[in-house]
Amino acid sequence: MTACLAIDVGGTKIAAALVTLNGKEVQVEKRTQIHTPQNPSAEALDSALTEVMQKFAGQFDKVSVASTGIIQNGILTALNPKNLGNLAFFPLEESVKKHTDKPVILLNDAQAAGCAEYLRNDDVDNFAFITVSTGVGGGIILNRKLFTGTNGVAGHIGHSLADPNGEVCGCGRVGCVEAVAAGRAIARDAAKWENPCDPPEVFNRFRAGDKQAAELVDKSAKAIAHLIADLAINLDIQRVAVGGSVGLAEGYLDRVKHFLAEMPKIYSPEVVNAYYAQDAGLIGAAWWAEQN
Ligand code: ADP
Ligand code: BMX
Ligand code: ZN
Repeated sequence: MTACLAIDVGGTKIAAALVTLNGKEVQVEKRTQIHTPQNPSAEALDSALTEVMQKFAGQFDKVSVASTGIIQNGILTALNPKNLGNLAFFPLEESVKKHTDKPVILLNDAQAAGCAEYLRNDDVDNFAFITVSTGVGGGIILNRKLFTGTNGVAGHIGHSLADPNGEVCGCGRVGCVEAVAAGRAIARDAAKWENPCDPPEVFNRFRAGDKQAAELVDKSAKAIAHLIADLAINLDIQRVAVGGSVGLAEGYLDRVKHFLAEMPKIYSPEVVNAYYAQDAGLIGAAWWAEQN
């Protein structure tokens, strides 16, 4: 048995599957998904992970968790605790190890997804993955290697500046990309409308030609376009893959490309949708476990 139990902990959902890799051949089996607890108790997240681990008991020979938050020395520290039901700190490795004596590997969710997407984009040396989901996360590949930084912080590009006069981000900084562009930011803005709705409905209205919805989608897409331009000019990123439920929503990437096209060409790397879509974090987690 060589299956890896891959778990992807996001701010909205926890996905899990048995992932087998054979070179670039990828198999994702028995995928399952539950809601991420929206409260600050470590017990709630611990119980959710228990539920997932029990479902797959006896079916894997290692566990790899790709999780939202800064992942360092087995600990999850939320840069933006609001994305995790106000949970700021969680002993992730300890929580998983309670249920298995097999090896446990951890990585940030967007860093993991970046590794998976790079399997499909390794004709370039410098590559980035951006998730536009509950938050905005990133996985940066420099000189063909995932760059995590000394403290695992590298790639937290959702907390780059979008607007110095913008909203206060859950991380405490004012005007982060995440506070402008993420699913939660879209939800916050659309909740204030005369006819309020959630992000999937914002996108339905946008696709139906609603002006208010189109402006909100564009506010997000423009911030992501500028983030991509910053990556190109800071790091010589040659291609960017965009994922997450907002990033993958039909029509979104075209708006990002529209705003990039307004900039000088040097700011505009190739931009594609994430090939592995909702499975990128799971596949990247399994790949990382194989490499480490
Ligand atoms: P996670 O952050 O847990 O990885 P997702 O990638 O699914 O999860 O992102 C969740 C965010 O995406 C939420 O803010 C949600 O409202 C939004 N969202 C979910 N489905 C859609 C959709 N079809 N279109 C646009 N936004 C969506
Ligand atoms: C936040 C941050 C990142 C994460 C990104 C996307 C927290 C809890 N998370 O910027 O670590 O990669 O969100 O996360 O501070 P997702 O939940 O949207 O997938
Ligand atoms: Zn921030």
